[in-house]
Amino acid sequence: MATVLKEPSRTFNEYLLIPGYSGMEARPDNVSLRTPVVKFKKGEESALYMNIPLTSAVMQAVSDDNMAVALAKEGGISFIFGSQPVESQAEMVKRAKSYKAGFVPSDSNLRPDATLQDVLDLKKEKGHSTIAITEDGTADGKLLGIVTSKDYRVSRMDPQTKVKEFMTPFDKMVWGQEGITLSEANDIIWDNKVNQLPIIDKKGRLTSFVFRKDYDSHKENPNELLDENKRYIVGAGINTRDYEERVPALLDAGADILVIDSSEGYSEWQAATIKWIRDKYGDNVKVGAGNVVDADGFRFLADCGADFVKIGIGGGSICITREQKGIGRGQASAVIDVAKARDEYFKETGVYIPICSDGGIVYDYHMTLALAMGADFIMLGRYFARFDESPSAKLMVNGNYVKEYWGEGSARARNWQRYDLGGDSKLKFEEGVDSYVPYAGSLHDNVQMSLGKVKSTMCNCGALSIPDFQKNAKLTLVSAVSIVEGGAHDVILKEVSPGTGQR
Ligand code: MZP
Repeated sequence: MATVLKEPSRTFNEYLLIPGYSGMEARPDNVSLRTPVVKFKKGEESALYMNIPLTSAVMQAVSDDNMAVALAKEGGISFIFGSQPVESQAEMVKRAKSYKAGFVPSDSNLRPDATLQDVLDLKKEKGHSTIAITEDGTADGKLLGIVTSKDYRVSRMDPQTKVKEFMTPFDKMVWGQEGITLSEANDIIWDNKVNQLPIIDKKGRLTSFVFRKDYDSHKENPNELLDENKRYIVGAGINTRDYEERVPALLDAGADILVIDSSEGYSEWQAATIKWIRDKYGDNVKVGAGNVVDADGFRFLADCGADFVKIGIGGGSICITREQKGIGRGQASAVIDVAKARDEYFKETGVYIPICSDGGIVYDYHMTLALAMGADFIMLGRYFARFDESPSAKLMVNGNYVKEYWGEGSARARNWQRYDLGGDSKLKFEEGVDSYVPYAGSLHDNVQMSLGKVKSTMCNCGALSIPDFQKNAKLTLVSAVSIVEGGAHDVILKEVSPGTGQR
């Protein structure tokens, strides 16, 4: 008969941390959340660290180039979704890699024969008052002039007045040449008392704008994650089907790290994918693998040469794999088991393979628990899907703003490669749902708040770094009855509780 594990399969909700001694130095400001992303030998450094232990899920509704830039600014990594054609995924990677902090592509552009009414309409639509006037009305057309609110008076002018009659023409404008640094651009802005500086290439085509407010990105984002050329670090998802085509295209586009995106990673398909990468690129190309939920799965991927291993089957908020197929494991049990295997592997081989807890984070404290249980970093889908920076639509439903969020195993995503076990190239049944999540505002504000809580709890446990926390944290299982005690109870709440959302 089958082997039956003695321990039940447990979720994060079933655990709590017990405080440890905290000295006066245990202050959130002193906590470092720096964490290794790829494997390293004892006594050596990892080739890649993140400044915060968060990555965004390899999902259509979560990780595009916009999310990649926003998360790298905070110090984490996005894995741009792979369930799209190779060319469009590579294009997203390229866009994120070529993003230069402070150099913003122009989102409001008109031709010189547009009218004042067009200017007013565009301003209303985009919410920006700087409009580039280019020959063909595109963001990278030949720059002919600029319109800001200083150039027109709505009360005195006919709305049909042509833009070319009131724009500031090119020969009266201040501009910068492509290639200048942000600090040089800012000097021009300050010397000329302008609010924005258009940047043009050698042929006079617009490439971007620098705005006065963006004058020091690094001061605003002290944790930003940059490569040696000061470009943001960007990840990308691959699958076990078309890697021979996809991997070279993603690397050409500048991807810094790859991950095999699969619902179940304890398979020969993953071994073949990693082997192909190692044969072609050696250890230079960094690739994570997964997902697994136990020591056997970890050991297999470690022996295959994975740079990190991702944990989680069936715990994602949009995932119905456990209902559909009866397979998976509670995320807490999975992380604890794999973390043990990772530590044993380290003792045995002297190679430390970081592990990533993927999916199932509902409350911020679940992040803290995942780290305490041994995860080096965390992957989140639902969490990031709620923010302005995610690619999905923001809608008003029943009087509340929501964002769309759908699983990679849903019919909408059509990501059959993630679930493929050979046979026809199609999704045979759904393992994910299409849903809404409450809209939550900007990524920056939310990440700061969530990590503020993580740091605060780490201080309660006397830990100033993730390795320290992993080593010294004490966890306890909670009883069903004591869970009630954890929320506000036996009082009449005036408002929805910020912790649990319960009234
Ligand atoms: P969550 O953060 O929304 O709880 O979970 C996100 C994770 O769920 C993803 O990183 C991925 O591993 C997994 N996922 C994505 N799509 C599906 C599905 O359609 C899924 N079943 O399980």
